[in-house]
Amino acid sequence: MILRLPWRVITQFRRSNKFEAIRWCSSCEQPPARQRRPATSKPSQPQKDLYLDHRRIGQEQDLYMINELTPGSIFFLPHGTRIYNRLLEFMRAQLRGFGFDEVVSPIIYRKTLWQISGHWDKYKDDMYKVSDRSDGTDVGEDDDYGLKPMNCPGHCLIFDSTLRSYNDLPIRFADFSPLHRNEAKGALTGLTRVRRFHQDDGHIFCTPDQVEQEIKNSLQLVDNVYSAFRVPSYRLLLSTRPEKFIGALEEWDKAENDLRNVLEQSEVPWEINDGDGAFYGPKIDILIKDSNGKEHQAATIQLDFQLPRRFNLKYKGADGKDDHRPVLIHRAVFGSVERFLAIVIEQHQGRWPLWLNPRQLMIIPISHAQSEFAHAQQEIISGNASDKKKLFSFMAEPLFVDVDERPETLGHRMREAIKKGYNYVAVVGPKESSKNVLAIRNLSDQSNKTTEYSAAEVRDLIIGKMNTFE
Ligand code: SSA
Ligand code: ZN
Repeated sequence: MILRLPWRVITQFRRSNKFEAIRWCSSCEQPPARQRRPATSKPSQPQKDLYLDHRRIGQEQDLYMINELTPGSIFFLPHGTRIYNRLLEFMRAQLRGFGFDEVVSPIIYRKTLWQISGHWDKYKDDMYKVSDRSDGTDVGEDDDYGLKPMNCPGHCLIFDSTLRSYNDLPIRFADFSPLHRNEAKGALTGLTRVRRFHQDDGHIFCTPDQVEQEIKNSLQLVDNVYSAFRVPSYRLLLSTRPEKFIGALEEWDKAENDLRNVLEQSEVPWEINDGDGAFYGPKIDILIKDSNGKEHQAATIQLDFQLPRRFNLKYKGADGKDDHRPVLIHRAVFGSVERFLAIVIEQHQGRWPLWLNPRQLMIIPISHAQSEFAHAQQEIISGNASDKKKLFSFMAEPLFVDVDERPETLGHRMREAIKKGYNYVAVVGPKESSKNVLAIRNLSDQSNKTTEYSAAEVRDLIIGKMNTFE
């Protein structure tokens, strides 16, 4: 159903400029009163009294907005989208290394699917319903649909679409689909608890013998990713059978024991979180402590014997029989891109490491005479060649380079670039343009030193540094 607002309401919003004013929805906790920001561009350990919440930083850096017309759903603005896409590019590279195949799956499914999966019975309150066109053309059809809160049932349909053999397993599907959960309005908070979000989701279909290795790999992947993001510490919780559950008690005991065994072998400390498992299986939840000491549930690894049975999933075993039941492991490493981004924003306090920064280099021409030269350098460094008659190469790593040619003093433009969090600034004057170089200053280096590079060298320098994730 399309929500049609009377035009009067829309124009009232416009007149009162409410579209601007309600970037923070009324149910969100308001960002804290403005606090002084650290003056340097160096990422530093934030002191408690200067700590900025991700909502404040998100607003100051124009990363995202929320509108009351769709509470709990994020609009990523252009600079926020740059970071969002970097997170996905990064994760896709890791997933390829761990043998995942990405799929793109539907968002709405008939009620029947949710009845098979058990969501209709145990998870209905968290789901949005969608109606089909009720004009009688599909007589007898099940025309109640649900917007997906999880990808797993869809992945079970893919698994079940063809005959699988033990040789094919493990099959690992990755999916970055949007998910919707009808979270209580009062619980919505910035990017950490939202109604529409994107997990870096993965479902592994494997034989019972492969479970242990797959869970170990998942823990390894979590560790690799959290090290790249310099997550200061995380802890593991074994969440056991909840009140609302599907399946037999002995299956739950086995699944909980399997997870416990892997945890006992791992070197990371873990604890039990009684009764907090998913309705279909126990899970290892991974909690990250942010720089302010607050914990967030990010990654999760869940062991599930139920959905494979409910969807009657089978594979052909080495014995030639085709009635073997696969085991399903659900796992997400960021958890959701939204929640992980909130943690990363707060961790860096808005001072982005080069590889994540949506503002990597600012070129400042001293006068209008260097404008053309500045833009030519921008094109080379950013990888966005200007010849529109040619195809743009998808292999070219896009770098985020801006030119500030406003008629402001050099000092003013330099200060603004520092404030906005650029990693590098290049001032170009007559000397640089005649030598065909840029005088590059690294803003995290306090010495104010500049070094001359050609545009191609700057591009190589930035790409080289990005690959170190520093
Ligand atoms: N089906 C499994 C994954 O295959 C699943 O959905 N697990 S889950 O319900 O535990 O969600 C996984 C992760 O998504 C959580 O650990 C959390 O990081 C993130 N997440 C869950 N709900 C929200 C929400 N409302 N807002 C933001 N992130 C969320
Ligand atoms: Zn799942």
